[in-house]
Amino acid sequence: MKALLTSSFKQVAFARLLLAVFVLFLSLISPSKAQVKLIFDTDMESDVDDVGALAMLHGLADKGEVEILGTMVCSLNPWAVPTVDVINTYFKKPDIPIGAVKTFGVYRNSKYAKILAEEFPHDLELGENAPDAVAQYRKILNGQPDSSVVIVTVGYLSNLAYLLDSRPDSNSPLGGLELVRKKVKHLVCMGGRYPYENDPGRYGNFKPDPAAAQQVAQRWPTVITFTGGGDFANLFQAGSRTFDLPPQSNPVSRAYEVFLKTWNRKWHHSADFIAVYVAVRGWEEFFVLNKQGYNHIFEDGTMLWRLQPNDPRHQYVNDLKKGIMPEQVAKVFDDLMMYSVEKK
Ligand SMILES: [Ca+2]
Repeated sequence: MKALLTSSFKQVAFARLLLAVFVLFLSLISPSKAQVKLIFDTDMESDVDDVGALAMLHGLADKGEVEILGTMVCSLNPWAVPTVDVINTYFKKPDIPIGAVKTFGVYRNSKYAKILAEEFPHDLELGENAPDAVAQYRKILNGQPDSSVVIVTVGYLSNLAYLLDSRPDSNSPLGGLELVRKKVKHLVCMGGRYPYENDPGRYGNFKPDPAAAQQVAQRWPTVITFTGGGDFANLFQAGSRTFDLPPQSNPVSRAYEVFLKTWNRKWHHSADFIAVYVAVRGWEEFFVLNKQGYNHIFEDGTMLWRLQPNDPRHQYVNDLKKGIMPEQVAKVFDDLMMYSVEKK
């Protein structure tokens, strides 16, 4: 009897071992999506979609899909840095590194940045006192595995151009171009209109610092996915749910209230949301990717997508996949942007 019990115990133990090996095997072959390691670069002043896009990024982080390695500011508006700090602090990540452009840069006014900085908790003071974005980029990139970092820029390209030109320092023995080539996987860049709208001069993140935009388009050593604004970004109206909450209760609602007064579809677009979404979840779910051609940026910051010659680094997203409705995409943006706001 004892021998029988021992033998059945051994069989059970063996079956358990087999099951454990099988589960381990399944976990190894099933594609569990790796967390995206991401640096966000924003102007955080003129338009309010930067607030929505950063809120959405925090929603994605709280769902475990992305690790926010840094939040960089490419505007000289001194209230932009404290506003980013306000938002990171509100989403319980007050210590995400923040850097700001230090030398030549763009200054644009903001309706909401000073108000947010005055009304909500944070510890970084005006932009002049923030760390240098280039040093922050270099430090963060140096500490990450090779080809692992996704950068998304929803502002001017000043910081990224300075990064390319940066010299070896205590943060990394590599020059900027080599450091980016080694550590960056992908750049997603919101700016321009694709393939080309009739008046290329009217809009865009390229115009305020056109030399930086040209530098990055020409020299950046990884794939760049450009995402368009204009008519495309106007398709997706995210942000209405910020008006369901009292503006004093959170900085996202407050920024939208200051900027839009009331919810008015005509006055809002989601250009920066598109870029952040593509950076974290990819283009495949909703969008069409166009790979043929290159982004020709002129000296005045206007641009033209040219079909020849092909540049394998340049691609753009500016169309919805067949069967995808804009409202469906806007709802996903809204859900993500409010994910952590409404939980509080
Ligand atoms: Ca922006």
